[in-house]
Amino acid sequence: MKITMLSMAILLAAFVAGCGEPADLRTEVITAKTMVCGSCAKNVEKAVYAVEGVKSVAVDLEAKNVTVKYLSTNTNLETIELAIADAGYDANGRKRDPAAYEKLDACCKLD
Ligand SMILES: [Cu+2]
Repeated sequence: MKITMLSMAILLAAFVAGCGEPADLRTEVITAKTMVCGSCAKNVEKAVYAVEGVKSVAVDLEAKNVTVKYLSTNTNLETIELAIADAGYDANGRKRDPAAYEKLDACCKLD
């Protein structure tokens, strides 16, 4: 009976550990200073969610950053930065794509 209880406890512990976040889940906070409004937030969210392996995207317009959770076996920070830049926004040190910026709504332009 003692052995059964012990093995049950081990099984339960293994089960709980297995239910945690995947080992390759990474969280990065990307600075995107050129976001100005809610449309920008939606544009960036859409662009980042389109990257395979991205699990969650949270835009903070006041802090001007984007918190991204992604699987490092599927993608990487550089790819996510590129997706944001291709949507028309600066991402960390990466400059926005000028053509994409030109296509943004007027409310999303900086001046
Ligand atoms: Cu905007």
